[in-house]
Amino acid sequence: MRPLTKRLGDVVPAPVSVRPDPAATFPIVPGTTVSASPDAAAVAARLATALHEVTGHPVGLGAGGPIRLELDGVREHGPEGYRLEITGSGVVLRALTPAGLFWGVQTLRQLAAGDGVLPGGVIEDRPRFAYRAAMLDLARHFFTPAEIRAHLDLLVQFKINHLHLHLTDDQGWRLEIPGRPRLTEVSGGPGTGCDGAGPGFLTLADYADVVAYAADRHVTIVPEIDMPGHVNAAQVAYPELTADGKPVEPRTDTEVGYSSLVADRAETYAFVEAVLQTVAEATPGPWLHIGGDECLSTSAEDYRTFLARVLPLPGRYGKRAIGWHEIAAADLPEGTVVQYWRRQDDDAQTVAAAAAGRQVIMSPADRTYLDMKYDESTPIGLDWAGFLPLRQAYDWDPAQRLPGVPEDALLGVAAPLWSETLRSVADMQYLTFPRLPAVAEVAWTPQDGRDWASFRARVAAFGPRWAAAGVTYFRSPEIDWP
Ligand code: TNX
Repeated sequence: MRPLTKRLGDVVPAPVSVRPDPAATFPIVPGTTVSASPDAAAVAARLATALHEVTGHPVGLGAGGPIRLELDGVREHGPEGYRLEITGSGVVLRALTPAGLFWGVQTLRQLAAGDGVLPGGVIEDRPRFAYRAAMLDLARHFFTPAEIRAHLDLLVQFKINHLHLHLTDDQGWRLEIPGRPRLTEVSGGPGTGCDGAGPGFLTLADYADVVAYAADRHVTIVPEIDMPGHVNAAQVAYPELTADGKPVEPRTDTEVGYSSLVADRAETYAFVEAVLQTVAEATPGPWLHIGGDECLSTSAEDYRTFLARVLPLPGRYGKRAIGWHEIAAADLPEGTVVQYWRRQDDDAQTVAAAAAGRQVIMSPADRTYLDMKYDESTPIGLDWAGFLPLRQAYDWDPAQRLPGVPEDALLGVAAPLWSETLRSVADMQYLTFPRLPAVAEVAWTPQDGRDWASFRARVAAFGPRWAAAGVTYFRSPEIDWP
């Protein structure tokens, strides 16, 4: 049954604390205004736009407006937390930082959706994890800056605060590197498949636009340059990067593990340093993801040699390195982060890295890989990690996933979308929604505040909203969509 009225707790991800006041509601009507202290004006403008979008009513900014944003939250809300109070006479949203206000704005947006009537009461909220990410694979299928921005607008509604861009792989190189123009001139071509689909690349100006657009929405871009494997596109452009120096053919198939940079050659490191320096200079955020996955044609010794040279580089440019969990085979400089992706529930090297104080991002494929099919009838997607229905993306605890990698070793949770089978924005949205909201709640809400039955009911409300916005979500049979 569909509830007749919205309740204060009808929010995804579920807030930490919800105290409804059933006697109070605050209706947003045409001309309702939002007011803010000067330091909160930018977020207030976002709120006005969001309320206009979801209610259809014109909502503007105005001194003394009944919806008030204040940058004076209490310490216990933390850098991204907020307190939201809704009474019959108005709304007060408080946070320590603009980011905290922005996540509170997302809560308000969801509560206002539809009839614009805000349920009364108090929400106090803050994230479980600091790193709550979605990953987009631009290498196997390129998405344009406009498409990336539109995707980001959908992600932030679920309080995702990092967008990891997988920029390079065997099939394509998607970021302009000025000193190495052939990377994008030659290898910015088709992604996977034989139909020529998915060509393109980001110029540095495009990349700067995406970074700035994300920053305006309190999202940090995490650029990934995958190495020493997954480098066929780089080797097509620059044959001096191959073992025998001979040219290799472009590839559009989906095989992995066949390409590798050469560990004991100066050209390799000249290339890697030039690329990482460019990416670091173009990236204001603290992270450089260096890949490191599936190096099946790199010997164990070469892999360690390579990482010993490369893992310290991000630090030289003022960044911290992230790598897929295979990097835990190497000595990890302090501050390096390990991203766990396998479906297995043990990994001695990741556990040892955590024991040595390295932080871990959880992306187990059987829970977070948005490119897995939902079930046998899903027309796109892969299934090497099994099917990934919605409940499976929701019903797990990142702190229990790898015994030996407890809560305090976790930096956060990330949901990758690999794009071998994607051909359009519709495909991207179909695999992302509703599973991304499930993973977002895993990353935001404390474990004891989560419950499948509750999530199932709350996520249902997004069906009509996504439909109205033209978002091609998957109508999972696990949900009673209205
Ligand atoms: C494994 S998981 C990969 C990617 C593929 C993906 C497809 C990981 C770090 N590497 O190269 O695109 O599977 O699901």
